[in-house]
Amino acid sequence: YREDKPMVMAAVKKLEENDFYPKQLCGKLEAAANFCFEGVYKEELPWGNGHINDTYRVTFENEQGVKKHYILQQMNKSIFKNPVELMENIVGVTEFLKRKISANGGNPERETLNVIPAKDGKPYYVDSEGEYWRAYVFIENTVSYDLIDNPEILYEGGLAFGRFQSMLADYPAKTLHETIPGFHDTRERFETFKKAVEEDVCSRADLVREEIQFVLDREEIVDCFQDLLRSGKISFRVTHNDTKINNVLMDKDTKKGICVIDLDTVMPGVAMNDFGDAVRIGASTALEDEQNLDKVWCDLELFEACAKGFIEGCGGKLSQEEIKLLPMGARLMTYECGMRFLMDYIQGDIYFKIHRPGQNLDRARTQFKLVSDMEHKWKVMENIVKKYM
Ligand code: ADP
Ligand code: GN1
Ligand code: MG
Repeated sequence: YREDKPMVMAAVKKLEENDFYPKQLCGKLEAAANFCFEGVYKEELPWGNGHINDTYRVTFENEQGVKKHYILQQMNKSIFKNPVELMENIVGVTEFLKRKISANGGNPERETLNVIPAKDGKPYYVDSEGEYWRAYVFIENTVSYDLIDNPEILYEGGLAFGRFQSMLADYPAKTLHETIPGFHDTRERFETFKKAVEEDVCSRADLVREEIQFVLDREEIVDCFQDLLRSGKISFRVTHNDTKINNVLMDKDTKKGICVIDLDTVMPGVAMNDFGDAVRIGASTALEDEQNLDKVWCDLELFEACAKGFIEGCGGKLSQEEIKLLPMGARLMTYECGMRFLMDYIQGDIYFKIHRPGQNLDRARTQFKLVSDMEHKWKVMENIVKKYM
């Protein structure tokens, strides 16, 4: 399919009429034809392991036969209710980062996401089914990890997320739209969780009473950061809010942290949560959906590497109070994420993508195992971060 729109549209129509390809494929082709990609469409592959958006690597070939990759993503409209505002945030943040990276002598094509506009100049494309698509420069020769066992690599992840926060320290926070209201409002999430358990729309609550109790038993922690914000002991910063370790691309050869991606939730937030969410997967000894819980714990060497990287990356911008609270960020984000997975299981897997039945429950269980393990190791974790105060 060549990139001129009428031809692709005709092809899409024909495919639909013959019911030859699933609609999803048509959407992809239509979207691919409507971004400013160079050359002729060759192929697309599903890409990465994100739980939210549908991500593809598309390949185009120019007249000289040179192939170029792009990231093409269908945004999750049921989660991000306002994709236009969302893209406004992403354009604002990436343009700001590009200026900073250039000023520091870095490579702005590689060290931040670069939005590729649609042919009508907008930073997104709406297909004939009303789905929203966006495109990014594909950052070549990088890898993103779902599991890390090497502290040096996790140090790089922490460093990248810390730097990201530090670079955005003077970003005009008021211009950011709240893409998911109350995203890390753990109190609100706790109340929503209790309601979901009461409603029990799929009659699954009885299957997971122990896990539900685990969440309820820890109500005391849900307000901790909100209380500190209210008392003025900590302040909001512009944060990433989804610092899962596979949201940083590392160089394939050097394993250095290259680019922080997945900017859908960049909003005012709490510094410790960005650290905590990175530890949640980064310092875990097993995959997020591991079924054998004996394999799952929080590795303290990895925890320290992540803390060292994050604190260094923040470049002196974290207060002593914030550094002291880093273990709490890890515990709270892991708890909150486990609660979200469990709620999604109870509600019938409507939020996070799953690839097998029970996967959200397995994910919840690993998170709770990690929380318990952190609780056992609490004093050591506190002493680790004190070294960096
Ligand atoms: P989700 O919101 O579903 O997590 P992401 O934006 O994180 O989606 O993208 C999913 C995966 O695609 C990432 O974990 C990464 O592996 C890969 N990816 C995303 N953007 C790029 C890019 N610009 N270059 C290379 N790989 C990318
Ligand atoms: C989602 O998009 P992804 O896969 O990087 C989720 C995070 C969760 C994470 C759990 C917008 O992150 O909040 O912590 O899954 N993102 C959103 O793995 O809800
Ligand atoms: Mg992601």
